[in-house]
Amino acid sequence: MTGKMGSLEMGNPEEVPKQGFSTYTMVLVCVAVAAVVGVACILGTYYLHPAYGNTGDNNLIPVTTVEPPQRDRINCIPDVEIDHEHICMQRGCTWQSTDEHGAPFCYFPENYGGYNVVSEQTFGWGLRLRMERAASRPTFFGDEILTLTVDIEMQTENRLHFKIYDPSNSRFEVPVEMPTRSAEKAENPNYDITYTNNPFTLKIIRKSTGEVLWDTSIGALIFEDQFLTISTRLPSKNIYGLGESEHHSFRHDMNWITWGLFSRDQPPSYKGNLYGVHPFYMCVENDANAHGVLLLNSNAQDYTLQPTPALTYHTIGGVLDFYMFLGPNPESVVSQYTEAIGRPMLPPYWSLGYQLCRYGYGNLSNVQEVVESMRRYQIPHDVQYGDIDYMHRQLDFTIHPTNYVGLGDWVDSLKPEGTRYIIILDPAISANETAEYYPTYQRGVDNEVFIEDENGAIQFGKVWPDYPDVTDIDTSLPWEEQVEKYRAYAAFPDFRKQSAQEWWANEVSMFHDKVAFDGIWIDMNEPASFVHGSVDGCPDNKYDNPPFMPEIWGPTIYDKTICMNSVQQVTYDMKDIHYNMHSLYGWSQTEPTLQAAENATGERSLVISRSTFPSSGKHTGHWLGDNASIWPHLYYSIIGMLEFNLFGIPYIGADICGFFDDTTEDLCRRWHQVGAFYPYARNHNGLGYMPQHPAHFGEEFALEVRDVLLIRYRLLPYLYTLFYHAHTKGSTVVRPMLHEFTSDSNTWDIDRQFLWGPALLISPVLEPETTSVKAYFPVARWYDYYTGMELSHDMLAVGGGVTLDAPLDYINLHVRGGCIIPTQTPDNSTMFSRRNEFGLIIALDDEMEASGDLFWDDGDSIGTIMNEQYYMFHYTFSNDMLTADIAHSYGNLMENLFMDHMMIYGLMEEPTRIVVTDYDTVTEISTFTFDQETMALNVNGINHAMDTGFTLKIM
Ligand code: MIG
Repeated sequence: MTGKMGSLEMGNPEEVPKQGFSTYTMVLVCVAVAAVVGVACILGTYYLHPAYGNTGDNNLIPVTTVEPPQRDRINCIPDVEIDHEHICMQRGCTWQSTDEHGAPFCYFPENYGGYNVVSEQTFGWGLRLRMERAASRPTFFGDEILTLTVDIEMQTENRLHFKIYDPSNSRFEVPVEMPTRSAEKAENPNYDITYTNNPFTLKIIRKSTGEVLWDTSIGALIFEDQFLTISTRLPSKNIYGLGESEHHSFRHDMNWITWGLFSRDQPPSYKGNLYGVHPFYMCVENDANAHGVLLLNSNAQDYTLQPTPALTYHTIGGVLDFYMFLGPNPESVVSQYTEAIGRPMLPPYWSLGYQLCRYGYGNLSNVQEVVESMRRYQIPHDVQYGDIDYMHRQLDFTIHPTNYVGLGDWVDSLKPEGTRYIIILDPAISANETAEYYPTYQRGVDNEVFIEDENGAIQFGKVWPDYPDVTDIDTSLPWEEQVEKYRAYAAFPDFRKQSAQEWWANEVSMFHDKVAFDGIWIDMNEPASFVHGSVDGCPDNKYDNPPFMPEIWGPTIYDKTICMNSVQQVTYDMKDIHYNMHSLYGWSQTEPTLQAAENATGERSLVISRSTFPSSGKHTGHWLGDNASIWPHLYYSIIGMLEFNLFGIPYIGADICGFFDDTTEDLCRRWHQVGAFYPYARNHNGLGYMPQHPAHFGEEFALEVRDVLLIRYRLLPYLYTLFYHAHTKGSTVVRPMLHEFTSDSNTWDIDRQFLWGPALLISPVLEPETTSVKAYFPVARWYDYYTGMELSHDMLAVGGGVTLDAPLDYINLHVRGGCIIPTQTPDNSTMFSRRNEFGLIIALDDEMEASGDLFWDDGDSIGTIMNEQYYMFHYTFSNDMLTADIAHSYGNLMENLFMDHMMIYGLMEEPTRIVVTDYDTVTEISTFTFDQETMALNVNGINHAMDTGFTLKIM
């Protein structure tokens, strides 16, 4: 429905709302029916703003969409919890009750608009509009920006950038490097852009289908210094992404929900704004095309989804800076998104192994015992962690003098066994120690690395540890009082300062001389503080007390963090307030930390950051934070993992077995089954909870965990290859089924199953005491991973999914026909598994064909792709022949590595001969078996050197 379908013209809609009116006119409301001639009138009367009905009785009939349907209402008083009629009136909005649960009483009348276009200019790169604020618009919170510029850059065929900003005063803009405007616009873009002048509204249309992807003719455009809002209609209700939040379904609930975004030390909780900020969504249109939209804005914000379907943004600073990616499919949307923000890093190979952590091992011998138990049961173990208890009194760059004596030597002794070590570092640096004892702080002061308050003094919050002289802690006191009494002052490095980056790198490198860690886990970088604002609170100012608070948690905006008016470096010659930089703090710490780690280790390293922002994936992975040992959090971890793949941070996982609370054996077993398929597979536990490392539950459990981890290790060459594609092309690593079977709308809300790349489907059990799982299989040939048995077509024909057996120690895995998965014989760590034989799982499609690839480098050097120090293998199967092509080679990287075995699934009959040909050498392979029941062929003993291509022919 559009606003002008009938004979009633609305006059000058931009002048309609007046302040302070209180009378209404009753009219008969008619609703235009799309694609039907004329309008349908709804019985009954509705109250309307006088300006809509005051053109005289004769003009009233037939009336068009004077009144938006209730589900189209955009809330005009997002700042007031309860209904507040007079504020509504003051804002020139409509007040009317509703019978749609969740719809606002107070909403913008149609064509409320906000700004009128006064001039337009075309440039090589696109279009520039100048707009003026409609004079009659009431103020919301003050400091209205009277003139705005809209730049619409047609950057590429599939990428559109549109930015609404204040041309006369430069406002804060996010310092993430984005594609710059080129002189030429895209020649043949896949989108059309239309707009209206009075008021300004923008439409973005997918050319090929006519689908309207964006349409801001709903709600209002308001641009005040500390309140910016814009709304758009959405082409469908299939919206994914936008975080970081604990979502209870991957596809968004569109039923009037508002989500806040602002970095916060907030364990996953429904509706809470969590650690990172990702204002990016993907939308699957009803015809299965897909597009994505980024709002590049770091200020405290929220967004509302409603059933129209429509989306409303509110942010309290910066500019309205949007990027749209036209796809047209989910994978290309993510690829175009990461092309713009930066591709995810290639993690070191060892970081794909299993990792073990807990908060509060207590001392080194406890850690050693746990590691020993991993050896005893031969459970793969690539990484051991040190949480803050390895430190002396939780001070960065120190070692606990009694509990962790000998840490450095022990870490050295782990390496030949194939286990690496990652340390935690918190950003906050304690300020109450003596300079001799804790020179890190003093060096920071000397180099002016810390964030300062508005007067140029170091801003102090409180994190760890206690004051140096505190010996007795009265834990019966309320937390706030304990913090006040015992906790020391802490300063926050400003990682955007060159001096801070150098200081940090130096501290990291000096500490590496003591403990040769391999990666760095950066926590508490929202940044988190145990006091609100500084140790003295925050001065009264408009940033610490903004007139509008988005739906973020906490009574103040500086809750659990530093003051909003503290000062930070943005670029080398520009400073700005924390108010704008807050959600970028973790982002700003990430690249310097990776550089510091690689500088210290001399190898490709790994950073795991709790707080992230668009483009963080270039330098870091992420874990989903302090989840709890409860079944729903196992399920939500899949949603979080899928979302971070959309956000360009595919190195993602949740704490296996849960962080808070005691886990249970059943949960921890199932969690390991899911966790074995997290790209980032770490078992991590909170302080004081019962142990949950694999050996804790006894031998049977330990061996079950070992078995599922061995599956992971067997598949690591495939996982690593997926990371190569993510890094080079921006594809996802873990992906929802809808990315591969977009045209099957049954997949659009599936979030209890997920895929590794295109080929491997994981269908875990997510409920207690359950030994079956309902799984959906889109049209394809699917093979049981363990046996190669094809799922029968009869089974697949059953609509709504198949119920599969899932004994307690078993996870359902299926391989998709058409795919070839590279494998390697697993081992206790990647150091050993990387030396083992390779294999292939070849799953045939209906054409009896399949393809796949393998990326291989040394796994821990920096820049192997840029320096071309890698192998790339392409595998194709057709006409009963597997061809192994080497698309890229490098030196003797593959020396002593062999292709040993292949499983071929989906053959029609038993082969009689198998022949391998390498140039002119022909070898007959006699070591194969064929299972008549599963029709799976298992070829062994191929023993072909990896560094030459070959064919394998089945006859
Ligand atoms: O206040 O370092 O999310 O993984 O174990 C807790 C201790 C601080 C929070 C992290 C968690 C970590 C814990 N940290």
